[in-house]
Amino acid sequence: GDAQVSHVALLPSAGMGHLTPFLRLASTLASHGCRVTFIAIHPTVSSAESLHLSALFSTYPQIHPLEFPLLHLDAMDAYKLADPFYLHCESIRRSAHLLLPLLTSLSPPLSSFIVDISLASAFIPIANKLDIPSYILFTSSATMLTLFAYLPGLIADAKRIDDVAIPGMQPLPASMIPPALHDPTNLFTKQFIENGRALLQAKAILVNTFESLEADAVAALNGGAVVRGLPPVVAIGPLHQPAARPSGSPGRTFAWLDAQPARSVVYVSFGSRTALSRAQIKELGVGLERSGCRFLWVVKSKIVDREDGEGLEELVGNGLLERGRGRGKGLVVKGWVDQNEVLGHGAVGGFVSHCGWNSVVEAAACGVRILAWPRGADQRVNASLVERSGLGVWAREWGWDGEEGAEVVRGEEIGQRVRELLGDTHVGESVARVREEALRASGVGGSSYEGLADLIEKWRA
Ligand code: BUP
Repeated sequence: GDAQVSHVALLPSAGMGHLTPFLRLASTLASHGCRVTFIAIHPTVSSAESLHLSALFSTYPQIHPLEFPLLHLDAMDAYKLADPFYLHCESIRRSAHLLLPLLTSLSPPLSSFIVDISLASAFIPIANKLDIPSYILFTSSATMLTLFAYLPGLIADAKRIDDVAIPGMQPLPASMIPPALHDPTNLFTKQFIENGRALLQAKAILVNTFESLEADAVAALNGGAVVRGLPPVVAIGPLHQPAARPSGSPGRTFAWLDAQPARSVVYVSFGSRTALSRAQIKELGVGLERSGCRFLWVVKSKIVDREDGEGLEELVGNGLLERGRGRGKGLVVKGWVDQNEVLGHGAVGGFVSHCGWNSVVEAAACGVRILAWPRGADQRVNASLVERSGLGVWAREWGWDGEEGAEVVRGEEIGQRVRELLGDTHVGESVARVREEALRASGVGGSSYEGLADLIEKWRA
């Protein structure tokens, strides 16, 4: 390319699961010499989001914040949704017209606009008005993208969806489909379908994955099998963390990890927006102790971090905390920990995970085996991929909260699966292979690296 600088605007959606890949993409683009305008939504739902935004802006002078205050919406209560992140996402969507004047005033003019999939149908028309090419960052797996792209055509008549046979893919049983999609009146379902249609309007769809992890999905999407006329799907992962992040994993976390033998610790976390029931928290504690393994457990009892004020003693019981401390076997913490750094620590060998997509990709890049315990949303689709790719095992018989007939999983069972996970030499070998492939893809000359470099080149022209 010539000396022209490409100017990229990024628009993430609500929640750390959505913000995280955007933070990573922003710092990656900045390191490739792009000028980045990062659209920062006010207010954020969680304090983790605002802390991460501040850290990004104070570290990268090439990344410019564009403050985007939202409409105040009174009518939102009409949606009886439990999840404040979906609600916030809907507020962002309804504020789309307010972004138009903000984008117009940017200089130099934008070469591309990259929007979160959950906002795509609301914001691509805005970028179109200004003749800015739109790109979508899909914040889950390419396998999940096949469902996203295929479903609008399938549920046009709004009936309950059954097992789904997506061309080029393994059949998807109804039990693996995000539960909300079974209700056509659900706000999430409506957004899902509208955004699924909006895929066709993007210049390309970016996914934080790598080709060898999801070769079948990438081939089915790009070969025209899933939907005809779909723009190119570009695997750009695993994306790397920004150089600076908020300080503040609970104090003892890394000192404790430093004192543990290599690959001996199982890390337990269910992501930023999944709260376990109190009964399940208790049983998980029992299970981790029964496993006999060392463990680092991040406890979360509320969906939004600002509300998560309950003490660990109340949640897991003093006995467990003291025994863990006493024998040095287990560390139980609350609050934000730098998960990617934990997974990259040599003492960590296993991960009990809900299979949020960021978590899966981080585990792949770090070579940490997963015991998949999906709790909702896209997580069963991701869990099945974890199993098929050799990245871990899936406790298929364990239900998710609120699901019909789902029971609290007993500690004894949890302990046994955790012990088996760390002892499984077969999985150990396949995980090491997945990690090598991940590193190769994101390194110079690798498929993900080159995929992103080609896009940047295009934006410069
Ligand atoms: Br909690 C937690 N530290 O303490 P997912 C999360 N994370 O670094 P989710 C931390 O947040 P969605 C913590 O490494 C990952 O990058 C974690 O995203 C990081 O799950 C991200 O794994 C969480 O995709 O989001 O939060 O459930 O529902 O969008 O999948």
